[in-house]
Amino acid sequence: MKILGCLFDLDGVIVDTAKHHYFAWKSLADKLAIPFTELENESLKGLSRLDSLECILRSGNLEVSSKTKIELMEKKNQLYLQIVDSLGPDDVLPGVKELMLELRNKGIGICLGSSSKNASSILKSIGLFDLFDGIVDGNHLTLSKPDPEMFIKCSKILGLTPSVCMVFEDAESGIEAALSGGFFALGIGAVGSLKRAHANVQDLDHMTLKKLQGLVDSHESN
Ligand code: B16
Ligand code: MG
Repeated sequence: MKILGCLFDLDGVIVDTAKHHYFAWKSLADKLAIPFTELENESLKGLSRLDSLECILRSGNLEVSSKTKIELMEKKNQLYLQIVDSLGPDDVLPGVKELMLELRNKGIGICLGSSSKNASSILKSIGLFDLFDGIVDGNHLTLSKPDPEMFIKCSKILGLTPSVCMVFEDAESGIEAALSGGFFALGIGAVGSLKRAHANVQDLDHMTLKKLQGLVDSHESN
């Protein structure tokens, strides 16, 4: 497969906001007296805000009304926004901007596929918004990862089939979404973690289109 499109997750791939989501959920869980660890947070990565809240409430055997869920989500988001408000261009993870510029120069389509409803404002704060050919985020979706809807929408925006697109993901839910949509799934994180991904790299520092194509080629020759 020759890579023609690259679909980027935001939190944990472009910017290290996963830790801020954890901090905000943890502070909410503490107020609700629900134990919540960093390990439990791993399984929430990539899930929508509502799906994440419902997982936390379930783990604490807590049932609340829809109105209360909305209030709790607002509280969590206010705290999250207070933290990410200070993000700027220096917070882009190493190698991401350089890779995106190379991809653009070489005519590769670039789309964002993030569950976050805050994605556009974060991209503007870190100065990457204009490098995307398309943006699909939590405001445009009915189904969240691991459903492939988000990445399918991205590939349609780029006018490409999933079979020529690579998905960059740090979450198991995102890898599953990429696999079930027929995309090449590149896991970003500790090598050996996202085991279901087609290939796995620690981060995108010094990543190039040639290296990405090499990962696809070596997967296909195995
Ligand atoms: P928000 P991604 C996801 O973003 C995060 O991984 C997940 O932890 C978060 O709950 C979700 O966005 C919703 O975010 O509350 O900002 O709408 O990894 O898909 O870029
Ligand atoms: Mg992510």
